[in-house]
Amino acid sequence: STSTQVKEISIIPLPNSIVETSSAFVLPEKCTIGVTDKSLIPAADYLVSILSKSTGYQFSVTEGKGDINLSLADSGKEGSYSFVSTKNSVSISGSSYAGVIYGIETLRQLLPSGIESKEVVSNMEWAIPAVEIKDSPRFGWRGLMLDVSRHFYDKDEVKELLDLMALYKMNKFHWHLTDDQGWRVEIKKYPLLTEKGAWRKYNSHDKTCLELAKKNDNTDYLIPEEKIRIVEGDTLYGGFYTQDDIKEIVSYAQVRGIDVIPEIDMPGHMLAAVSNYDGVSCFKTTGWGTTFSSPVCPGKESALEFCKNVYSEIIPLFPYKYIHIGGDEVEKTNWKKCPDCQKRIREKNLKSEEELQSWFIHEMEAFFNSQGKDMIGWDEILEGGLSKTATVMWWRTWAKDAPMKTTSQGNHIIFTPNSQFYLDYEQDIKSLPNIYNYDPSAEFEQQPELINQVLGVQGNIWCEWIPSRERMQYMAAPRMLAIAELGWSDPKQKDWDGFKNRLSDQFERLNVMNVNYRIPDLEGFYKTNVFIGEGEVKISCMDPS
Ligand code: NAG
Repeated sequence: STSTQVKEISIIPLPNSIVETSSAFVLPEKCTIGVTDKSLIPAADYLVSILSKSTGYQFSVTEGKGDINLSLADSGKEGSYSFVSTKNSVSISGSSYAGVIYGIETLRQLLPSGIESKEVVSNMEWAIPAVEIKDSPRFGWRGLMLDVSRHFYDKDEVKELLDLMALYKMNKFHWHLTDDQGWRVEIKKYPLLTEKGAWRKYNSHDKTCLELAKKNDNTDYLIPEEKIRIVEGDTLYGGFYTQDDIKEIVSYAQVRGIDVIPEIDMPGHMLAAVSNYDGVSCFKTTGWGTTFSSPVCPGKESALEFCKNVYSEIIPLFPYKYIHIGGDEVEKTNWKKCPDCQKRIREKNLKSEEELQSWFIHEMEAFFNSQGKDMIGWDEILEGGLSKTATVMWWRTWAKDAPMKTTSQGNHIIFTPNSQFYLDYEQDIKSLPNIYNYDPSAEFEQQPELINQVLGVQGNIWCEWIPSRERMQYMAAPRMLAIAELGWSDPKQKDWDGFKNRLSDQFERLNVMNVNYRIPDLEGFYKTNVFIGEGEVKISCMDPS
């Protein structure tokens, strides 16, 4: 095997331990993938889908021994896997289905970047070094949130993002499905939510985007034509997912080891709902309003029923533990004026509108629990009292006491502080190191053991000013790679320079995948077709010379 060229090992997120031995595994032209368990067949098929397009080789999946073997180990931390490659075979053993997927992603990154090509790359020897890798994630939650309300992303665009998440072993896709600017999921009981609520006139965000497109001569700020409709002379923007679309995405994610967490944001950010149905808001509204964060009315039974009916259709579509209620930024002016809200406050002995918000959240949480689900909410759900089982998603960096407050009550928390993890914010020289060097345990100096209540980290892609797939990818990558590594790798092995080097290798891969990532403003990075990083010429394997 001495003449076999192997790629330098360069994996994001950095595995816990890698031991290199001296030979190489070369993918055979007729390659068998062996599984020890029927439940791993979707993982094997997924592996075939990764390997077959670029190699053009023949693959078969079999129960029993193969050239590449997938198996389940009896023990190990959730998500852990071991990876052993020799001259003759590759063995991936995961503590769970997801662990096997992570081993597959490691195999993928050990192969030359050309493996990502959608067309056959000829005259290639597809080789990986012989290694032994032992690996497991630091946190169980390595998430990404996509806001499909402010601007809509269709099924293929969402799948592309899921592919990218899978490549970096991210495992929670938080789908922000509704907001003031658009309702994106079919609810059979309330058809107007999508018939009307999924289509809006151009708003101020769209106008800003148009201006940015002109000013920067950048078409990534333009709304794709297929998301525009002319109805009765009005230019409408939007789109939505049918329940079948949702099922399709959920199973696409499931194959890749990704859980999907839906969010129907309430009681605030409900303009798309309250403008289309009566009895949901405090006062009658006439069509699309203009107010920010139009809340539902927690004083009216009809509003509560509406919210529960919506979630009754949502819950069966997502076979996972968590439901995200939202709960952020509730504008409470109407609640102060609304007789029904004030009546509820009196009857339930609540002290304020804040407590009314938490009463509403607890009502919904009890409903989720009755359906066997646990609730996540933005950190505003801390105000007015947290129930025992709620998980807090901390976003307001300025609400500094949220991590201690949440965890010292015994509740779980997910970190998405906006100063580091908001991927809609512009990128500069600091944004990557700010994520990479972020230390979640620094929030718990007085009680270090509370770090155990942290489920993990997540990047949020809010899309007010992100109207296209290209712009979305540009904002997400490379920051999501830093989030993936922060969430996965052992903090003792943190190495910023090492990360930067590995990042440059990933850019080569992302080039092949046609991902519109952003070149960071860091020394050694600049845009070129043949990628050059850190002063060293890296010839893409797509262009051997
Ligand atoms: C917050 C809002 C969100 C908005 C984003 C923009 C949360 C939980 N709420 O104001 O609707 O899109 O910032 O960065 O983030």
